[in-house]
Amino acid sequence: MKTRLELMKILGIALLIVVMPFVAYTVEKPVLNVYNWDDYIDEETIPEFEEKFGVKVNYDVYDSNESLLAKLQAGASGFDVIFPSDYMVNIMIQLDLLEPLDKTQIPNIANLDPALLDQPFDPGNKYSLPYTWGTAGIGYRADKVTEPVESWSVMFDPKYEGRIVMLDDVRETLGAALKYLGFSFNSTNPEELAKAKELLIQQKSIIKAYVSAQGEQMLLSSDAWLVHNWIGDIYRVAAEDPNIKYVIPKEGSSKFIDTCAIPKTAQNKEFAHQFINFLLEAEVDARIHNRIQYLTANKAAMPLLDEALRNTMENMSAEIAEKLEYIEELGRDTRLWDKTWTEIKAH
Ligand code: SPD
Repeated sequence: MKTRLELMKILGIALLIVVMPFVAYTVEKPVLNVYNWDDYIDEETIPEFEEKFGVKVNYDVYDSNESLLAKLQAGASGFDVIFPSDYMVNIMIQLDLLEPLDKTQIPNIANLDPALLDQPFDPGNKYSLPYTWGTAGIGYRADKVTEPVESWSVMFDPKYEGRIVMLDDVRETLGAALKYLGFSFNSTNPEELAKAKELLIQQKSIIKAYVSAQGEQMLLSSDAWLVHNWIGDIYRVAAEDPNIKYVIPKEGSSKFIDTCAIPKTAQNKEFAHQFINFLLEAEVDARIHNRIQYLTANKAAMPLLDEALRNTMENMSAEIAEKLEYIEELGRDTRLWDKTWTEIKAH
């Protein structure tokens, strides 16, 4: 006959045997910190990756390349995977903020469209791989703005006072003003920048806000009728409301490639590579892009895209495409741009 004490010991040991593996599993689960643009992934990818690889993913979002850079420069060392755009990859390489990719751990590179690889901002894709591409333009409500929207001029028309939203983005907004004036999106000419500054200062009295995330929701709710934004964000709300349209102004605009990269300070480089490889699986990539409505860099995913998105990719007319410019790294002239933007915002 066992004593009460012995029985309790046996029960305790049994409990430990059952509970310990769960405790150990929870405590030891590796963590992957992913920092991405807002609205840039679907709902299934993270849980699926966590389940498949036994990792806990912390997922956070940002709304501009400059805020991503500021976070990294402020010493934030927690990020394992980030999604900088073209010119920002170039800046980060120069600042030695990125880890060279170990391509042997990313076999799904084979799925990528060669046309989007080996770009001047990262020759040989040493540090980054393309995730999405697209354009900036104007999203508008065709039930409110009944004249044809073809030019940036509509964003400066006092008739739409209080209904215009511009991107809160130094490179995109100053670039759009330059383009409207007939200059390069990447001009470093002080006189041209001064003219763009004047134009944007005048525009301030008629805009509703500078917004980098959720401008599309303002369009959907009719709070704004004309929203400077990126293609996918507008396409997503256009799918909910057929009155919403997207146009690339005839004067031209910006195009971009957003990439996946690993910061030098990443704590979990092995899983960071596995995560990037997972994102590049054709099925995963197609599901993400069907949700976010940006254009994919993944050739193997294309047959799996919704027809409308596939058509957009195929139909980007050559005439418009010629007027699009990639945003470029400006070296020392970045200071002039930043100063100009600060003066506009402060006015
Ligand atoms: N909501 C996602 C926005 C992603 C836009 N990236 C484009 C950057 C171009 N400079």
